[in-house]
Amino acid sequence: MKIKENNNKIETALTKICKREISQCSYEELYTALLEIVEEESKKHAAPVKGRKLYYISAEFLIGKLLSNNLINLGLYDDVKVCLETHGRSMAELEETEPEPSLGNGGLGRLAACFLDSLATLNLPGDGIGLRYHCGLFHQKFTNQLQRETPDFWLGGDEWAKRTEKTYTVSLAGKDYKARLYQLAVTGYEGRTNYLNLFDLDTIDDSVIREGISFDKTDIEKNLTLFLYPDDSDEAGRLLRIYQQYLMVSAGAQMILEECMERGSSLHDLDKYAAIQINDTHPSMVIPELIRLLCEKGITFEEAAEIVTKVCAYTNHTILAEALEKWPKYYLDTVVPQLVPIIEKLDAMVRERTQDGSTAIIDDYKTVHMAHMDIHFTHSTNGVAALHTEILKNSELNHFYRLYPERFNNKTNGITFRRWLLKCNPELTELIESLIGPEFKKDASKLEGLLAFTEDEAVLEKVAKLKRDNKEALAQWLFHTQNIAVNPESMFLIQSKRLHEYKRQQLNLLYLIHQYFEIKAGHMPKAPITAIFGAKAAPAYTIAKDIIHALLALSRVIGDDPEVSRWMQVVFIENYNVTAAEKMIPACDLSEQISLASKEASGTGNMKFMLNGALTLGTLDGANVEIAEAVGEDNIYIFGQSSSQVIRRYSNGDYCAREWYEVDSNIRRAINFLTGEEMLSHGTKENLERLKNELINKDWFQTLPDFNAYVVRKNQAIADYAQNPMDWARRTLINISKAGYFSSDRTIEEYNKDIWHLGEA
Ligand code: 26Q
Repeated sequence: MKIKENNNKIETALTKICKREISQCSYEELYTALLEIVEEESKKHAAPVKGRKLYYISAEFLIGKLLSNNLINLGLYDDVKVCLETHGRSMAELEETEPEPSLGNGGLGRLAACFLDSLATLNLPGDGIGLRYHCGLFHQKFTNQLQRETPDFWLGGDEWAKRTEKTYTVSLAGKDYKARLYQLAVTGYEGRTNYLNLFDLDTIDDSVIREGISFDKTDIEKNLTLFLYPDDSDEAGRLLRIYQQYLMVSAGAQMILEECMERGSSLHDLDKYAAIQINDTHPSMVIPELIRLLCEKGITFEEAAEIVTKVCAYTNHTILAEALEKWPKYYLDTVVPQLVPIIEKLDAMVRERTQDGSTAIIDDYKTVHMAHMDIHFTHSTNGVAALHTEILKNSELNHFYRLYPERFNNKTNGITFRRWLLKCNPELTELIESLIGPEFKKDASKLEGLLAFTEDEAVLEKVAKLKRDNKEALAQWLFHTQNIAVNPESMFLIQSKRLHEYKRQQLNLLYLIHQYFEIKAGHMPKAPITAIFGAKAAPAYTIAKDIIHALLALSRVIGDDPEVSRWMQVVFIENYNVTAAEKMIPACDLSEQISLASKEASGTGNMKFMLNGALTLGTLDGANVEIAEAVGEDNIYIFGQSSSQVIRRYSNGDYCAREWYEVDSNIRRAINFLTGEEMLSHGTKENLERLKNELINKDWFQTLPDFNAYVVRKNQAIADYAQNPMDWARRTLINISKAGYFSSDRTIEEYNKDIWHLGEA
């Protein structure tokens, strides 16, 4: 009865907005109309804030398409779907008309998006603050097996982020700019509506873009919010990053103070009104900026520093030294001279607190360490998985940990089940609901109820059948969007994440070459395999691009060889993004999480694959460690050096890749193949030789010592999959049932309990 009623309501609303019959409307019209309906509906769930409100500041929000997600969260999805189908229209086709927002690049940005969903779902007052990039992250194209970057003009006519009349003045290099606020409603699942606040300049002009994604980096007025992470291989690019960051934090800080004062704050009591989470070092300048603004309003420097410390908290997402931002002080002198005396005073305060020069904000070379400022002037520093936090405490940030042991804490990452189960895998969601009821949608720990069915053959068969259907759906999508044909009867092994040497797509590459030789020698894998990759490489990251090139060339080599392609296929998906991930993850049999132990802070793809019934092949790194603990060693494939072995190898400085290459004939054979005639017939010598030399002479992320263990474990997984499908299904069900801990609802509850205390006065 209810469905029918709502259905009619939706039908009436749609017809009214479109001014004609649903069957006569274009998908664009229907999309625009639904956008309006969602907007109206989400406004009803906006609620006044009492007590402390969170501001999550981040350079990235990788939010994905919003229509279906918002409809699900508002409880309208089924009604809209039925209504469209009644009129011969399809939800899937409608979804294709929506462009994916290009506001993020990887795990950190997707985490921010999952957090916004969980905050709203848990009825917690928490907004995001970021930038409205016009092109955001580049669009990836493959030509001649090489990655090419083109601008992603994702902003169209109808957008989720609404222009407001609010502007804030921001001074950049001594000149005033007007930062305009755009607001995007974030709907919670049966929860409240919060907002993602995005800042932009009215003067941005995409005609400054030249070839590919190059542009005049100095024309700030026109280029400031064009791209996310603009190429910073030259000084103009690095200065531009500072311009961007300051626009975001200055406008954000002004907005926060304005809101808090409107709600009654005297600013002396700011911590009763606001909690600010600094997502990695990109928003770190919010600290001196808030101090500057508080001082302007008559608060003393010392008190302002105390207030800011109480309000702000910092999340670290990496232990890679090169990703911890540090800037030559003269960059700041150029772009934000108003902050420099403040940062200098903070540095002086730190030098009073400790003799340990290694924790200084400004070092002897006049370099400003943003992470150091974060740790000294926030009340909380957290890592994003248990192992990561331990490594921060015991090695990377040990000097800080000794100064402030009480500030360090762990918050293991999580993912929103609304997008990564309900939205991307409705059939599995339905099966789970039929077995354990709907409570798991709001309380993910309820998934453990599935453990009662691990010996139930009928259920296991359904689980296996769903996976097979999702593989078929991915195969169709690949064919339809990328003209790639894959065999859904084969085992799908997926590695999708940013391309980075520490994530070791090159280890997977060496395995595939090894398999190629094995098949040639008549040693077939136990099941035909399809290795699927999705990854973008940073435009200036040469070796990462060479790894993409090698995988694309290998894909061709194998495709040309019927003897091998019957058993193995390599597929590299173009322009990997949230939309692609939503298709790939439900279709995965084996999830590849093979980073060099100690280097992946957490990983969140690992959680998404597990939740969708893939088994993990992984190193004991990041959150893999906690996944392994949750599912038990029989239900995961772990291999490789431990993080402590790796850390020891680095500190001894005695790793020599060439020795491994010389001693191990399989490794040598696989590496030499990179520049053999088969690869050169599809690839470019320069790129392949560079990669080969890198692996033999450097291999900074220690691929070679893990090679043999990886081959053995992976082949074991393939054999298990082939030889005992029911047992495989049983183990996937165990993985699903243990995924509850990795819900971002749990993560957000922990942040709230330990750090934010939202809603409390
Ligand atoms: C730094 C300096 C100069 C230019 C760019 C950057 C930069 C840009 C992006 C540094 C880091 C990033 C993004 C990092 C990131 O996505 N980290 C991932 O965060 C996830 C969420 O916590 C973790 O799960 C992943 O392990 C971590 O890699």
